[in-house]
Amino acid sequence: MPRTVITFGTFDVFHVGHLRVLERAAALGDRLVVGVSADALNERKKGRVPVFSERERLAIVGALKVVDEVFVEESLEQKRDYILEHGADVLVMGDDWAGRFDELGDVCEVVYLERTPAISTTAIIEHIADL
Ligand code: C2G
Repeated sequence: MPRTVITFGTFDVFHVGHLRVLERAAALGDRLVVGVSADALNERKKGRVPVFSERERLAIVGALKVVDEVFVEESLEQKRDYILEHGADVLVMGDDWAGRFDELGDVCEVVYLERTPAISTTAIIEHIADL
């Protein structure tokens, strides 16, 4: 049976930290499925609309060679449903979420990966704004 890995994120202003986490997630199994968070979810949770729309972010993440499938993550609370729907064996999250999804350990393995230091969408936006 192929081992399916699932991960989630906004992936706005796609950068090398995003690429690295997806590469490391893909290496944990045979198939990588990515939930790209909806524009409405970002607005609700972070109080800001992403620079790139969910359609654009889905297209970018879905075009990567390490990614097999993308879908829109409508709500943070639906992770259990998404895991079951996609038959995921492993949930990968960045360690900024460490401990947050441990209760899903009854349906799949839960792995938190270290974030790539010194890069973030917010820092890139601020850098460009200062140019
Ligand atoms: N990431 C990373 N290193 C960075 C920046 C981000 O490894 N320097 C990882 C994050 O840990 C995450 C992924 O890249 O695994 C996507 O990051 P974000 O777009 O910031 O995702 P976020 O908005 O935290 O996800 O269910 C989660 C939601 O979709 C929100």
